[in-house]
Amino acid sequence: MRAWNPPAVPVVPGDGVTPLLHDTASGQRVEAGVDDVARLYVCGITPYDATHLGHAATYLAFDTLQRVWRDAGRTVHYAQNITDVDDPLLERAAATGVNWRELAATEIEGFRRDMEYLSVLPPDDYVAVTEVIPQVGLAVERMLQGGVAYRVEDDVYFDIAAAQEVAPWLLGEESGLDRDAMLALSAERGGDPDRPGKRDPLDPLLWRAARAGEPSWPSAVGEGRPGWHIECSVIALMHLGRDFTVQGGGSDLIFPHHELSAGHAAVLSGHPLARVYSHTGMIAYRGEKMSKSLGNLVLVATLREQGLEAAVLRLAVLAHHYRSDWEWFDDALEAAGERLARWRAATANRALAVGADAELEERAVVERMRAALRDDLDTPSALRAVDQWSATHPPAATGLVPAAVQALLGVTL
Ligand code: 5CA
Ligand code: ZN
Repeated sequence: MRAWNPPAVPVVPGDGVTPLLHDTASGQRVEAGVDDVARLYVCGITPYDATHLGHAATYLAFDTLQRVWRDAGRTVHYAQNITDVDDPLLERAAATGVNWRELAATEIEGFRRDMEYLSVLPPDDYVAVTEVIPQVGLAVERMLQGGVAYRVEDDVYFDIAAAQEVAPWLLGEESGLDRDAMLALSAERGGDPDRPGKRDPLDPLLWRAARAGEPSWPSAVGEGRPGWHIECSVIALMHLGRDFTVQGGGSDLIFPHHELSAGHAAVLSGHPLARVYSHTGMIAYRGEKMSKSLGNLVLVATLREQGLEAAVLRLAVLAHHYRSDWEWFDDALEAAGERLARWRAATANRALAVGADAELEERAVVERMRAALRDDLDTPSALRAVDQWSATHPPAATGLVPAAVQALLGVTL
């Protein structure tokens, strides 16, 4: 699918940094992206409703990662999926009397507009599950032939126990959860632990056979549609290959989605899916996780239509560490707007600056920003480095700080 137009990213003089990212699986910080090409997969939207600030915060976190990599001279290969066939989308389409394809197309277009507005760097491969149905069918067929999948009626399930013989690290490695916690989350997040006939209640659906009134496609394993986790495994392996640099998404995806998509990829490729599993915190609003199903949403489109400058929204989000859970309050925009105004005032004064001192000061500020971002993408500290510059330093003479703010934080001063 077409993604969206990229923002301009200036090249900033000096040495960029390789980020130390927190890895969910090991609980350690890992130097992520030491090779020339950094390969990133981030789970994309299920397009049945508009982009809210929770989504925006997650995509801004991985946008920061991409910007840090580029600043360090890495080539980034970024893939993202679109879950354009899944139960919540079909349910919403049925409830509102809209054709599911039209609903998906409308929301994907809205997402593109929101991402472009936010100056988020687009993925190189933006792939909808409806574009890879035959490939998913072939992957599921291989799993059946390899004895790591089985049928319940015409549906196909992943056999976790059999898969663990092939990839012993498979379950529990990423989430670190015990079985009871896994069972509870599986029921909550799209699984069907109570379905009779499954070998293990945790076994996830790989292929859902055609049902009356539901979309379906022919495939190597019969007429039907893909399960959720296998979609991301296949798209990631197709476009990035095995053992890629970072698999990312919100922390609500750690289990079952990421653990099992990594599990599927492990049996398909014989290797771990990614080197680092990176997860963002959840944004709450009015006391609860912002979610389409609860309806407690602040939409990016609403703010855009109110004429809010996207840089203000970026600063409001980047003021929080990507891994923390935090609550959105409407006055966050005011504080971010004031911060942006202070930075712009300092930039506008640069004509008054004097020579070498100012340049040295600016270099030091950029080094502080880079050091903060190397430290598990610590954007709050990077923002404070620019605050200090705008408050106490001689005004910029070379434009180095504004260039770094644009390249690393996506904010044009
Ligand atoms: N299509 C699947 C992934 S394959 C999906 O989870 N779609 S989604 O539209 O529900 O979410 C898109 C991304 O936004 C996911 O990475 C999810 O973890 C993240 N996300 C959803 N709600 C929030 C929230 N309240 N705060 C932060 N991130 C969120
Ligand atoms: Zn996914």
